[in-house]
Amino acid sequence: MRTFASLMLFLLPAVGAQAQESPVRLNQSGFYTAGPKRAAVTGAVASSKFFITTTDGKDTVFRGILQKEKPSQWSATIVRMADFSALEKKGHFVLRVPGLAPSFPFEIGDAPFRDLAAACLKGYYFQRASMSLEAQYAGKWERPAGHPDTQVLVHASAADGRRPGGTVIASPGGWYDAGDYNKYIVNSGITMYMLLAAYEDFPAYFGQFDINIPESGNGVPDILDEALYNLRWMLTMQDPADGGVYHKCTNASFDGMVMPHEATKSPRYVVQKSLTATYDFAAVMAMGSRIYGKFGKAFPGLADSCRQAAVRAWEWTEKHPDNRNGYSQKEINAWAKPPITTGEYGDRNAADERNWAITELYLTLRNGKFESLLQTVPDDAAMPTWSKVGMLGGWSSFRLAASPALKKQAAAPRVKLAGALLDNIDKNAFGTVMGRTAGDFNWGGNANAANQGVMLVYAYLATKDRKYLDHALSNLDYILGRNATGYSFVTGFGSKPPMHPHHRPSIADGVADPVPGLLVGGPNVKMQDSCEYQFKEIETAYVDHECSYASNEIAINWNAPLVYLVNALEALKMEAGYVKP
Ligand code: G3I
Ligand code: 9MR
Repeated sequence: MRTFASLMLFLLPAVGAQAQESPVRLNQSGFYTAGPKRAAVTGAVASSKFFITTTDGKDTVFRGILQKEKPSQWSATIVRMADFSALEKKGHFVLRVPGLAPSFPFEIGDAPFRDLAAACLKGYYFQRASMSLEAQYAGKWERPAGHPDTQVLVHASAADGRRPGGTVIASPGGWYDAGDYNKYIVNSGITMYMLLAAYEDFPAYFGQFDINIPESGNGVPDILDEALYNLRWMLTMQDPADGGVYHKCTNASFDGMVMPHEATKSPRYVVQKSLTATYDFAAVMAMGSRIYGKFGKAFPGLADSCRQAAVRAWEWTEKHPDNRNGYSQKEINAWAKPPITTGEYGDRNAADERNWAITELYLTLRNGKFESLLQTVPDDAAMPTWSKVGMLGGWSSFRLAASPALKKQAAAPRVKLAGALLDNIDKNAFGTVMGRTAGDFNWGGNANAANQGVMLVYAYLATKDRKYLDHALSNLDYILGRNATGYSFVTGFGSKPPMHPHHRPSIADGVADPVPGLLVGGPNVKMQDSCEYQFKEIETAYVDHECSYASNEIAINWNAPLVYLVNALEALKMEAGYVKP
């Protein structure tokens, strides 16, 4: 029902405001039919009323009152929240506040994130090295193969009596790490965990989940096919003579902004074996043995190969226990030539990687050695990042616990940490868990939002208390638009997605739209790239420019928790009551 006056109420300001972007910040992909639905109205408002209307403005389907004004902690932004959770009408709508430009359109429905759930996993296909991407799977982002990596040199930093510097080995396949064309074991660690854990937590869901990759339809879940592409590369990074694992496969320096097949800087190297890489490798291979062992027909011998690789890697760490074996690019460049100036993933504290490896080796081997070592593993309740992986084993222990009591015991530290994430949640003007502290907004900070979401999903799995899932969903709301920048931070998703990510194929392919499904790093107040930033506050220091690797790059360890979070929500939406049968 509308009157002439109410219609004019909407249309007049919108005409003047059309050129302006709306100050309404909301999940630009949408909301579950019966799930929480909130938007953040930023800046001054002339009215406390808000309306949800059809996109043409003709029908008003919800009327509400904005909540009280709150200053953001991390920028000069003033926010008033609009809660329209009671609206359960399916369709496409906008949020209107009299005097302001209407919000971006959004969907209310049973599967507003279905496309995103597939695309963020498909993003790994687009990161594949050593193979061409065909139009049948890659669409307009088809490209020739780059980096065969069949002739890779052992760098001086990795040389030993059996493989002297200059030895040629093959290390093909795997995923490019991020916007660059190098391949890093440490960053593969947490990334592979998230994808394999997603499968282990939701096998039935992923069994029906096709993302149109070359392996689709082979009787194996696509998520496992995609992860296997990187796992097989990882196996090539282990020295068969001693079980040690090279830290990365890399150029000596970063490539220019060219396509993979044009990136012919040579030679490529494998560099120094590191303790962190070898522990991460052991953990991933132990998981891989457990999981791919269920697909022995499709992958005969793979589970055994993974198990043996995991044990050999562990044996190397026992002979090289010194944390000084953590990778330090500065140190190796002091004596080994040529100097290596690509990404470091340096970490001289390998205790967390060791604990993760022990846990996964125990859960797969279930033998006395790792059972006794498991007694030395503390409850690690630190938010996971590429350099802090101690939490990952705890999630696996929870998942595979042999009894409800053991499950509860394994869950406890994680539920406690998830609970701590909710402390002072009301102080966050945008009503998200992301932004609880300024530290959330660092290099790759959007992965903090996704990892917090994963933590909250586990708390839900452990307690079935829906508040945890609601708060996990608030971080997806953050990533997809309810944030101070107004961006939906995933390429190809939302009305205002990144268009110029620091991602060499997206820059060099001549295709206007960037490769889809990739999560950019997000606001990073340190702005280490010295690019030009229009906004420089803690939660606004983001620029959608190819220059900005510190805020606008993509990375495999950032997409991985997003894959887990979005697909977990899709798998749990019915049980949680977000959608009704
Ligand atoms: O660990 C310290 C912490 O103790 C301190 O409180 C904090 C203060 O800001 O800094 C922390 O160190 C940060 C480190 O990441 C660990 O989180 C550094 O400031 C920060 O510069 C560093 O950024 C990393 C960046 O490489 C530079 O090394 C990112 O996490 C990492 O994602 C990024 O990874 C790059 C690869 O090297 C190359 N490929 C692209 C990829 C993504 O940009
Ligand atoms: O493209 C590189 C990106 O993947 C890294 O995260 C970043 C920091 O290590 O470095 C980028 O490469 C830049 C290099 O560091 C400096 N010269 C310009 C390169 C392209 O931006």
